Amino acid sequence: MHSRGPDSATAAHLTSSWARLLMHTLWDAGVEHFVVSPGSRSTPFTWALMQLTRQPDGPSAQIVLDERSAGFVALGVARASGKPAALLCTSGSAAANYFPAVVEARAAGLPLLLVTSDRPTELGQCGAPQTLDQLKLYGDQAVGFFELGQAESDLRAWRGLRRIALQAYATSIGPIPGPVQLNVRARKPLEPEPDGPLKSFVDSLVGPHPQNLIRTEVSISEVAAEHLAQRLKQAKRGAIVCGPLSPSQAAPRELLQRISKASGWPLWCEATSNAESGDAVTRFDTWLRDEAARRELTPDVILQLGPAPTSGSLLRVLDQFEIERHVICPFGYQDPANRAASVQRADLGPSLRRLLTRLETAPAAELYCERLMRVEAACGAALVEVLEACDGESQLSEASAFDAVLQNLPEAATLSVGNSLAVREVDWFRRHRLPGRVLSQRGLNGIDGNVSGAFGARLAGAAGPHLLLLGDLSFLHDLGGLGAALRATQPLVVCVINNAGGRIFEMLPLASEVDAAALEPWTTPHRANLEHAAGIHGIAYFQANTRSEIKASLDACLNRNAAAVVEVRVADQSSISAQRALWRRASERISAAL
Ligand SMILES: Cc1ncc(C[n+]2csc(CCOP(=O)(O)OP(=O)(O)O)c2C)c(N)n1
Repeated sequence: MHSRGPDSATAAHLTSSWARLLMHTLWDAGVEHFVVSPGSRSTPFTWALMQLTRQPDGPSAQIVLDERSAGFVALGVARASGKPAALLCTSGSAAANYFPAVVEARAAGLPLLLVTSDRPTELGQCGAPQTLDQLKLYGDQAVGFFELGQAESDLRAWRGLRRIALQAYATSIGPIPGPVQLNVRARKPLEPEPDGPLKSFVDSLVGPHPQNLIRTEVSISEVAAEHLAQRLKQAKRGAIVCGPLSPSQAAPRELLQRISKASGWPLWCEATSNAESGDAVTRFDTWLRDEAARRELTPDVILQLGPAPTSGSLLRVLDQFEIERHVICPFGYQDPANRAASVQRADLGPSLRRLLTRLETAPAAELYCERLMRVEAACGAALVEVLEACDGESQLSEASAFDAVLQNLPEAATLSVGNSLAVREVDWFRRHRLPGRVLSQRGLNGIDGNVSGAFGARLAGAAGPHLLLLGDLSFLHDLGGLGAALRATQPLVVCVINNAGGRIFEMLPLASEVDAAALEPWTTPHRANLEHAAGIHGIAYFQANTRSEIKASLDACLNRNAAAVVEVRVADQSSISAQRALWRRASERISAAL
């Protein structure tokens, strides 16, 4: 029992102890990783957190100067672990710098806890320095907002603090997972004085997290499962299409296999789906570009798991063809084609288990699957020809670079893929097995925060090396992330495919009408020195200009317990030329395979 309550404390004790209870409660709730950006107003909270990190099995705290980067580090933690990390910043524009990570977390259905330090209420809207109206700063992008206020001497406020912090954590997890803002205020003096008369009082309030606050799984209903099973049984050509999902959001592979076997429907998996297994269809983006294959192999019913895939050719098909499509995804309303037959927001594991018991193989499925596999093999063979042709060229092609990187990744690795071409090329140009886990930032397709996100995922992710594969502009967009990555204590390889700009824009219809110079407002070619970029933080740097140099630099980096940058210099327009060659050769081979 505590002997003295908050009414006996000085102002300094009050604030320090209030902060200690808050940080301890977030830890009790389940936060294992905190990402802190420096500032004065957050001092009591930062201090309390640092004390906690010294406890046995205490949480980890990463200090990341730039809040924009810090936000993505926290998001990476959530992506890799499925659990929220907590961010802590000072007042004012600092909190506004979290916004890119907030919108990505919302779009990707990932939990995030934003602890924004604020001045006491009496300093609001009066010109006090570094003071912004932080109430509901992230608007509708946050799935929850909690105002904690400043330390109070009334005991009821302390019970309220604990409840609010637990509730904020629970809200970030679900039922709509996403970012939650917890606005916390501190009145001066901010200097720590935690071990006064309130120590035992706070100790009496902390403890294990009440289990009833944890989100339970959401499944589609029995009725919905029955209805879906009936629709699926009537289909002649069905497909289970798996879009981009983090490992904790994806359905277990073994369950997907059983569903595929029971229904006779093939799994169509993008690299980012975390759903792929041995006999999955993976080259649909390639063969759907061929008219005959489209006509012959487009499914009549699709079960879409997760968000719509990245594949442009699949999106076009969904838009143009009459396909009955049923969507199940744990977050959002995932129907960009605006013509889904049903959309359900539910977790995949329990939903598919419900469905599984009701499925039967459609008689036509076997024949359909055989043809699909022949076409897949034809595209695989076309790719090998294209890669061989690329290898005969004088300068390394982007296609060969992707092939070489994937070839040299151990199965135990985690692969993060950047947006723009990288997330597409990993599907177009891969002939090697993917590593066990693939992370992507597909919520809003942003080229921001990729390096930071990979570092966050490295912090909370599986053992084994972690490689981030991204374009040069994406890399330059997140130089702040290199400052964070410097702290990596396990292998983190930032592999930059340097094609001197944003070469995805060479796929725009506009690109065929104008010359390269007129396209520069999009491609933004640059002469940035990436070695210097790595050097500013003292991160090891390797350059690779050939397949064998890629192998040598990955060998050198994948076992180093630190971050490294590998710059792979490729011929500027080699992606678009390899794409064209692939579509052409695939078409030639598809007609024989169909
Ligand atoms: C934050 C953000 N700003 C701008 C864009 C628009 N955008 C899409 S791709 C791209 C260029 C990416 O270039 P790079 O990373 O070098 O990849 P490449 O296209 O060469 O594969 C840009 C600017 C975006 N997706 N996200």
